[in-house]
Amino acid sequence: MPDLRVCVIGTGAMGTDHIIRINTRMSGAIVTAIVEPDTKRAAEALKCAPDAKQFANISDAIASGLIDAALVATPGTFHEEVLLPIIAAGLPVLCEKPMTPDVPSALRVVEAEVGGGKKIIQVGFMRRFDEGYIELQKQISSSALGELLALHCAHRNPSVPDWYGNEMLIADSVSHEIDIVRFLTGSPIISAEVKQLKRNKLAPERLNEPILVLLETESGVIATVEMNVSVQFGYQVITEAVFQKGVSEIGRSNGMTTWESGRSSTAEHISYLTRFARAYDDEIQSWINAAKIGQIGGPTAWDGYLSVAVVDAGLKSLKTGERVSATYVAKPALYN
Ligand code: ISE
Repeated sequence: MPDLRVCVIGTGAMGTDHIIRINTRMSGAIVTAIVEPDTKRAAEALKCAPDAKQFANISDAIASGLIDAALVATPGTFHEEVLLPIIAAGLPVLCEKPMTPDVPSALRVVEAEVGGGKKIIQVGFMRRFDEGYIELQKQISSSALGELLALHCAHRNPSVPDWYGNEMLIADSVSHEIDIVRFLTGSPIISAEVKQLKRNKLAPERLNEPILVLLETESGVIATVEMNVSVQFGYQVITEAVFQKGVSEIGRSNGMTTWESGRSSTAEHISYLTRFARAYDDEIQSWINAAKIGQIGGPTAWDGYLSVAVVDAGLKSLKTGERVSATYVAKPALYN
């Protein structure tokens, strides 16, 4: 089967990471096009994809006949305008999370996909491909330790870029836990409640964090999420599951431990790009394999919408500190 010819839209850190991944570590695909308005960024990206052609917009890339699939890695606010022409062309697409910034736009994307009658959008919730989360999900569904009672999640970033605003704590960062809690429990999230923890004075002034987010599932599990983007020391995503008969934890660093001068120290990640490198690889390879046979290989646009709906509740709670219920529209038959 010929290589899947991929167009990467948006070549910031994530888009460039995906270009390198596809061209050097994945099998069965090659980056043949990029869409990036920033000329400096585009030039950098093209160094990693020498065979690719640069286009001003996605419609031109589609019209060129040079692409079979698209990978959307622009900021979330641009996802809808990029996704709609891709859906209209019927091309398989991997769209980074969050699928869109709000519920109406998420529903428009879902509606467009449903109109085409086929699932073609895979949403980039790469944690579903992380070994630890997969193992934990199996343990939860096996009931080996009895019923799952609670989840404690810590999501810590050393720092965040200048364009990261306060609402991104929920929309960009906690959106991962919003998806993974449903993946782990198999139960929809019914509410979100945000509490401000004591503010870290090292956080940029525009950010009021760390925060504690409580996500409650229909099955009665409460997940606590410490969302912290100014921890300075490194990048850490840890999840502890409390069962009737035991406790499990995933995500501690498995980096090298060194004993020296009466101390031991273990290497820690400083970026999600390395912490989840393997998960990203497995996610993108799964997408490529599925796209080549006209399928998707991971979370759907419906999963994308469900997460945006909880983000919406979380954003409301971020303003008031009150518990806000998550509400959903009926699921289209395409996603059954
Ligand atoms: C970033 O966009 C990600 O997706 C990372 O996984 C997350 O840890 C980080 O907080 C987000 O800003």
